[in-house]
Amino acid sequence: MAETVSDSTAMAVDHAEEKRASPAVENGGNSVENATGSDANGAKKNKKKKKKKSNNIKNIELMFPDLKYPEGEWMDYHQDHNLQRTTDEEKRYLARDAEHAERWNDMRKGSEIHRRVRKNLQNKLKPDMSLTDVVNVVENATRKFTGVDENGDHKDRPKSQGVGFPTGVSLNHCAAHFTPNAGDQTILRYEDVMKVDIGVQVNGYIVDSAFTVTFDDKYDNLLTAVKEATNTGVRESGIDVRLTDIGEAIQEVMESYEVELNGKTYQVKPCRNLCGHNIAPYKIHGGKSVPLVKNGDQTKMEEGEHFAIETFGTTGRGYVISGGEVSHYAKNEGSWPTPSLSKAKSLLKTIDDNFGTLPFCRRYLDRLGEEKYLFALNSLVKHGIVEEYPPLCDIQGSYTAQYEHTILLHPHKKEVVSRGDDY
Ligand SMILES: [Co+2]
Repeated sequence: MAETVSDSTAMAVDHAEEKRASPAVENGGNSVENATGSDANGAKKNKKKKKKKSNNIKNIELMFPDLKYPEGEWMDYHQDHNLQRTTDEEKRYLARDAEHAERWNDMRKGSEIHRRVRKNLQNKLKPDMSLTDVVNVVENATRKFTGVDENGDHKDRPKSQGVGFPTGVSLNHCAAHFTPNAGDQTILRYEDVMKVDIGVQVNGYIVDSAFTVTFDDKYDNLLTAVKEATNTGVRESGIDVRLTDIGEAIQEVMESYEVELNGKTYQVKPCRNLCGHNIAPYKIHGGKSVPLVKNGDQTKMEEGEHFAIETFGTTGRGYVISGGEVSHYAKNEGSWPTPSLSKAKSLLKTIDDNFGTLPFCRRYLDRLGEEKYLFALNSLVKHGIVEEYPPLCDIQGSYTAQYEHTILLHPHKKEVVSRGDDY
């Protein structure tokens, strides 16, 4: 999920092109192409694989009997202040890290579920699917992997694990915070650029990771720009690193790309009022913002923090505004007076019991059996108890792309916990 900044103090920076990172990783759309490959053997193999995959959607605990989940990608801190460390220091780092072993394992469980959920989706995606079907594929798989099935496991502890936030399926000029409400008829088309933003939470620890899906290869440079920008943000992140410096590096890489669409060349721009963010238990936006541009923020990342590094690139103006029907909401932290409206009071209880401060959408209220709740929900928003997060869009006719990873700042190294072989 993206975070917005109300006012941008961003200044354009113009620097020499930075040396590009590791070879490009594949985008989410590629597996779709593979699955429809013309090679007969390949098609057969894929079919077999697909079948195996969907049979494998079950409580992930059954697949990891020791309940220890795979580690993510380890990366040395770019600015390695620890290069000269002694064996004793190394031991102290590891001891400090071990204090959070359960938390790291929860994050790794959420990440393993995330990788499987998105792989399953990538195998199923094709043009003419409805966006409602897309989000159902994601959310039903997430619920099964976390042990929440139709029979309502975790009924006694509904917030213990499951969907971390509404699945974003924002199209084209819309960058973030779109998920269908009931009755939405939107269809994914061949020419669309779809940002798939998926959240999985385990004991309130949220894995927040997103990719972009296209069927038409004319958008490839846009996707590569954003993927490289996000990987740059990941590479620059570290303990004691200033947030503005990460933004500056992201911007430099993003703006070094051009994309040609329908005979016109666009320099890829970062969406300057969207940000990455740190994540707190049950709170998707923990208070620190990782800008996509140099913004002067001297705040530093700290040991033990957990960040969503996300970047958005666009062929538009590089500034999003809210618009369209709201689907995303989250309860604000704090204690609130009991709403006087009885429907608002009961709705707030449903929210408290099932989400706490985790983001939710109208579809999640529908499936809990809530009906005709819009007036009550709007009243909670009006009183500041619940925050609404409307869709965020650049100008009509533009195209936006997003990539996002969740990283853990261990004392000795960082872990790109959501990394997969797809992105
Ligand atoms: Co996010």
